[in-house]
Amino acid sequence: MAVERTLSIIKPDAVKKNAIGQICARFEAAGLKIVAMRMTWLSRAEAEGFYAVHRERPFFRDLVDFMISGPVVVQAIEGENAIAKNRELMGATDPKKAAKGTIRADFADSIDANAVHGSDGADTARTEIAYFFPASQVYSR
Ligand code: IDP
Ligand code: MG
Repeated sequence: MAVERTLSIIKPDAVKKNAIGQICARFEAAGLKIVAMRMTWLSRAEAEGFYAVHRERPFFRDLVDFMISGPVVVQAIEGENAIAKNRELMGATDPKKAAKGTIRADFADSIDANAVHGSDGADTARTEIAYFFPASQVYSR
């Protein structure tokens, strides 16, 4: 298995719940390393750009409104099979369908306010990490 990097976002709902540390702890307990991290309040343009792939979806406007409703934590995480491992830790998009013990089952309230984002593949991971972090600010160790 290859060492991969993936982009994680702790969304405004989880930041408001004071769950940043608990979510980071799950990554670390699973053997993933946080190699870049920053708190930021996305502008509408930044959120629209990040979710550009969903531009035509009916929920796009609500998604962007939600993502700019408060500060978020953007982070790059690294480890063996990090992309799939993070998706497993996150659980299904709809927290009602998320497996027990996953981040979304434990911290998310709805499909809109679902606590975390995680890249869904190698190409998106690369693009999404570069969207927030220059290569010089990602610290493998
Ligand atoms: P993912 O975050 O699990 O990868 P995506 O399908 O990539 O899910 O959707 C991006 C985000 O858009 C979701 O995390 C969720 O916040 C929102 N979203 C997805 N589907 C719906 C929907 O049917 N209604 C409302 N919001 C949705
Ligand atoms: Mg997605």
